[in-house]
Amino acid sequence: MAANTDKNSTGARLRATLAAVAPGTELREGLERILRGRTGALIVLGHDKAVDAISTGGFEIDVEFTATGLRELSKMDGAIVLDRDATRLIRAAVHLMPDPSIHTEETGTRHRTADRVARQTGFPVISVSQSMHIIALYVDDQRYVLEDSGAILSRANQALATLERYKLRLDEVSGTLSALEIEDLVTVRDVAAVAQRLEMVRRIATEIDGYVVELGTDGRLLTLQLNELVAGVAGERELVVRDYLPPATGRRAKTADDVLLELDAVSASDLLDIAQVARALQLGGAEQLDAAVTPRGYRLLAKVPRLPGAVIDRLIDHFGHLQKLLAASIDDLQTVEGVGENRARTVREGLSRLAESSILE
Ligand code: 3AT
Ligand code: 3AT
Ligand code: MN
Repeated sequence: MAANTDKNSTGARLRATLAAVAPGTELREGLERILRGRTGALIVLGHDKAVDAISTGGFEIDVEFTATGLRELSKMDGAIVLDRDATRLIRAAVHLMPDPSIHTEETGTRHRTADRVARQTGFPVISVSQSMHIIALYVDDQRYVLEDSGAILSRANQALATLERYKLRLDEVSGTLSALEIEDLVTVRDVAAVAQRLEMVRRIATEIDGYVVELGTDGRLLTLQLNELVAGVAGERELVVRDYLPPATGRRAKTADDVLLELDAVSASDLLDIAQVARALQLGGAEQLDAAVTPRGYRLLAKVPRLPGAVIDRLIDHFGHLQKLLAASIDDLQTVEGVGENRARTVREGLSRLAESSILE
């Protein structure tokens, strides 16, 4: 595997490596044993010709990976080579000789070696520092020091409290949008407010997701709390975009996926500006905020129970926007392919129930 310093894939590889060393894994157990034993270690997470080429000395062992085995082998001088999934101990007491011209800002032979081997082979390298008593991961050109679960959990819980506040506000603006949609009184500002809150919730949830990966089994409760808070948020974000996507005109028309990517790309500070969010939604900037817009109905139809996505698509293709759907009789609804009398009734009653429950205060 060649060294790859592409930003995104480095992020993904770092995340995968964090998962591989998370609490609850046999590898982490081994690393903790090394720390407790007050020895150090240098561990290469992967084995191929490139690794062989820079390895000298040591012992070929190729035995099943165990935490205790890792700890015992780390008592010897030199590095330990594992396979990519940390299921086998391939070689121990290896002297690694990476290209000395590879840049590193680390000090100490162990950490300089770890950094260079990671950059040269593309495999993650783990160092356990005997003098500093820390575990560090080297992935491509990144160095990441593992923290204990307590510290990560306290940051995760702070983020979770923020997420809860954001979610409450999202539910408020989302409820308001539903009511305005039923009354046909929506402005760009109302749509942008919901998209803004959805995006804020999504971002903080992504941050918490990172903590979940790093916490491994110590993060189980966090996972449950996170999932409960963000259930449906990703779907809702797409539905809002599809509801208000300007009709395709010309070759440069944006698709819903384009708009979702634009929302992703709004900077943290621009996200606080409702006009910037409106712009990402392709609904114009500040001067357009009070302009009236009308939804197709994806988001509200998704709230009708037992209605398949394909049927929703056909209903919207047929009626064009939500107001027509709200005005449609059971007979009108049945003219759509795949909508029999029962389903027409489900839609009719579902929409009426939504209309009743979302009357504006
Ligand atoms: P540390 O975690 O390194 O403190 P350990 O349990 O891994 O301890 P070691 O393999 O480092 O133990 O062994 C340390 C010494 O203990 C080596 C040997 O002199 C003595 N020792 C260990 N087991 C036995 C045994 N069964 N009989 C006699 N001496 C033993
Ligand atoms: P500590 O923070 O003290 O653990 P260090 O970077 O100061 O690490 P040292 O020079 O004290 O490193 O070396 C500690 C051990 O690291 C010695 C050896 O077991 C291992 N080590 C250092 N360089 C290599 C290498 N090129 N290949 C294999 N093992 C190495
Ligand atoms: Mn040292």
